[in-house]
Amino acid sequence: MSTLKKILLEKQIDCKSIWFMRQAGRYLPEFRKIRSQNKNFIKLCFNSNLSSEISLQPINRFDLDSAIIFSDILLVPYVLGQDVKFVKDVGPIVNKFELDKFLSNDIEEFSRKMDPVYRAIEKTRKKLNKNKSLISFIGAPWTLLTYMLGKKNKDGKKDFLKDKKKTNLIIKDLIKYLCLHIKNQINSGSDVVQIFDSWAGLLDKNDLHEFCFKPNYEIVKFCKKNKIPVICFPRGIGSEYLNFNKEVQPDALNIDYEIDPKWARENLKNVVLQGGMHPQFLLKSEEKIYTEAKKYLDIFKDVPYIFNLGHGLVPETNPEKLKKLIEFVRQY
Ligand code: 1CP
Repeated sequence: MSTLKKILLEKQIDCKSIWFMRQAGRYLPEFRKIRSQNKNFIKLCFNSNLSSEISLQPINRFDLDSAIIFSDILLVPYVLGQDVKFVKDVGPIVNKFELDKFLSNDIEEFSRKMDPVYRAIEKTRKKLNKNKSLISFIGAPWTLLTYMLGKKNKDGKKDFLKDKKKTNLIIKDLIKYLCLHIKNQINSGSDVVQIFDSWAGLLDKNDLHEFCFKPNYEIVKFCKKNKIPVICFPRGIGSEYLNFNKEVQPDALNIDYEIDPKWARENLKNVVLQGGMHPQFLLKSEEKIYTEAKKYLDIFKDVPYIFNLGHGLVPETNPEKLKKLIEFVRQY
């Protein structure tokens, strides 16, 4: 069993597990080389050979326990009929949402169009050491909606919170495809799932239950029924992590960098904790990086804990510093 699964399933505390969100990405020169030759990001995600190669790049360089498949949360809306473009220095731009078109999708077509992602998982699993996990992921419904409906800001989002009936109809359908996507990824060889609710922090407290906790719960319930270890990341919800944990009950929770790790250690019970350290620390001196890493390792020393960050690695990260951080955590 991988060390990640030993921690997630057996709650072991005497082994270390390290991986990083966005470990397969822009801070690596070998990724940037492939990216510069592949201007269309969606096409790159659907290139099984390259996607597998990119997933393995950080594994070849560093002493990590898990690979995460190179893909994107926005492939789901893309496959469901909304064109997505990734514009340099701007980010993803998603075409106008059409409800009728969205509701006319079907699950066989979805699986067929997503097939290159599943082939990439198969290829990666074959090349990955047996003691390492292969993590697959999805975006949580709320986070996907913020892109699909183009309202990724505090004021804009009010539009789709006004018509909650419609929003819930879309969420219900999305959950169906997301669970299918999880199942397909697991059947292709991944063994752990992470659910990214990166924009949960945009929701008001009153809306958190309906649009964050409830959809995450439905998906976690599906994972548990299918014995799939699941990590949730409801970024930016502050002390609401407490209610999230109570309602959703995932195997693990990734804490973001705004969460006080001591508070998390004392209040988030019956769940494995992951991450927390601010990714910007990796841009500081080695000494500062180690001091911060030590803080997390000390606080979580007698509970099951997975070393990671409080959000993804930033593109400016120096791979050599990351390597040293990994060595520090291994030796500590
Ligand atoms: O070269 C480029 O321009 C592409 C940069 C890039 C990369 C490397 C994007 C565009 N996506 C990815 C890969 C990716 N996306 C992974 C790969 C595996 C790994 O972690 O190494 C993962 C897990 C994601 C997930 C993802 N995509 C999230 C959730 C995690 C998070 O960072 O909060 C989100 C919100 C996205 C949307 C997205 N895709 C890409 C960008 C730049 C963004 C975010 C833009 C925004 O802030 O709105």
